[in-house]
Amino acid sequence: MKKVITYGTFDLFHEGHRRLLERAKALGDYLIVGVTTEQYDIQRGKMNVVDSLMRRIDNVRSCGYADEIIVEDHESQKIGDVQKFNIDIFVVGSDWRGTFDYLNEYCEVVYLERTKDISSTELRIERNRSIRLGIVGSGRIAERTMAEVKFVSGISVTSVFNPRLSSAEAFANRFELAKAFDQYEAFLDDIDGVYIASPHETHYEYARQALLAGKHVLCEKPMVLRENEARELYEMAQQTGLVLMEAIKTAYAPSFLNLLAIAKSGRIGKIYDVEATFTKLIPSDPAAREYLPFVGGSFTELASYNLLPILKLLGTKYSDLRFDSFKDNNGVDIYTKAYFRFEDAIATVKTGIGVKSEGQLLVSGTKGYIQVKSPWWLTKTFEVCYENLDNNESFSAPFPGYGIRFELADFVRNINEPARRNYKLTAEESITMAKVMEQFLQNRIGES
Ligand code: C2G
Repeated sequence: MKKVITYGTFDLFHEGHRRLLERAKALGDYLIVGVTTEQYDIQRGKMNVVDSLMRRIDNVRSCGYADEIIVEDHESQKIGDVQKFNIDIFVVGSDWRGTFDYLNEYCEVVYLERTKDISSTELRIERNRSIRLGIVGSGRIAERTMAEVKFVSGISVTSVFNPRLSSAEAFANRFELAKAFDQYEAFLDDIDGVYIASPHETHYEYARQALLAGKHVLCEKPMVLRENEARELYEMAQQTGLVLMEAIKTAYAPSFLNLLAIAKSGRIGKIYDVEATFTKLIPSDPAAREYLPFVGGSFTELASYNLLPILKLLGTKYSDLRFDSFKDNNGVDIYTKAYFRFEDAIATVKTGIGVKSEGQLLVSGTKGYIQVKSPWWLTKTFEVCYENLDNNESFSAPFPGYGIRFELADFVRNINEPARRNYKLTAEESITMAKVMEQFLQNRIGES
């Protein structure tokens, strides 16, 4: 008798799950299905799981392919199960290709092609509706989003848009997406939301058209480079009841949220200074996005992260803002320092693509300071330090993978629960970021 095993969360049971189990069963005579516990899903960084373990087990059982159902509750269980149950074939969807090759030592490992579009299913009922996400752009961020989206329940990427069809098609093939488009309107037609991961200057138009078409928008940072554009987009979203979020991943990450809570609790006293640095050396190349005249440079590329703790901790009402930059021959800043003055606090942003510095965040108060060492924007651990070193404290929380799953999870929750929307980065903060970008770019034009 040939024994097959597969594992999964099987949340909001859908056609993709059913087809996976059907094909897994067909590979042998006896199918064992491992369903993950809530605890294990939290541990492996899976977010937004809706159904209880009992309900997920019931759904797997009622589809009729499983001969036996077991519970998966820890990382190293798979090897043990394969040995214990004398398994011949381990099966999982192709979104995990490569991950479970280590089991080859114990049994055959088969990756079955994932179901590309789970929306057209007779099992689809309103409660089980998975958000169909389309990705705009097919570069590095889009790739990272694909790696992260499988960790968020209730959303799946169904299509990609790129004005160059060949790029869109290559991306769709690589990530097994149902559709690739070079026509934006057609792309918007059969999705619920977009993730805009295209070059900065294209964000506004793509976001505007998506909102006009009634689609939710998650937009890479900097969302836009002009205050009035940001204001217009947020007004459109509000009037139409759509979700619009700027994708600054740090804003949604547990450890950074913890840091904000501690800073605001008064633990380090009154905050007088926030200093945030992000540098990333990028080789000078006039064709590279980061070196494009006008929209390129270190500030537009990196400052969104640094602005986040400043606006979160000191508010959006700064009274003065000045910039100092070093520029290349095309007027593109390779290093910038921005000085903020608030009524009773100051802040500094440092960004560099041609100058390297320690990428730390330092929040100074009357009783102590908070320090996050480089790379602070991927906050995992931070220290709260006092005059008396013996009192210093350390805090940490996970920042799994690329960290994009947190913003995706919030996007899903905000779409699904309109009455309880919670924007970790508010419209006002995001609009202020666009205002700062605009001031920076105007300043740069004024100087050159
Ligand atoms: N799947 C699929 N097509 C989809 C969605 C999911 O074929 N459109 C497959 C997945 O690849 C997986 C199974 O359905 O094989 C269950 O998917 P999930 O419930 O999302 O579980 P997952 O997080 O993939 O668990 O130990 C757990 C496993 O490692 C995988």
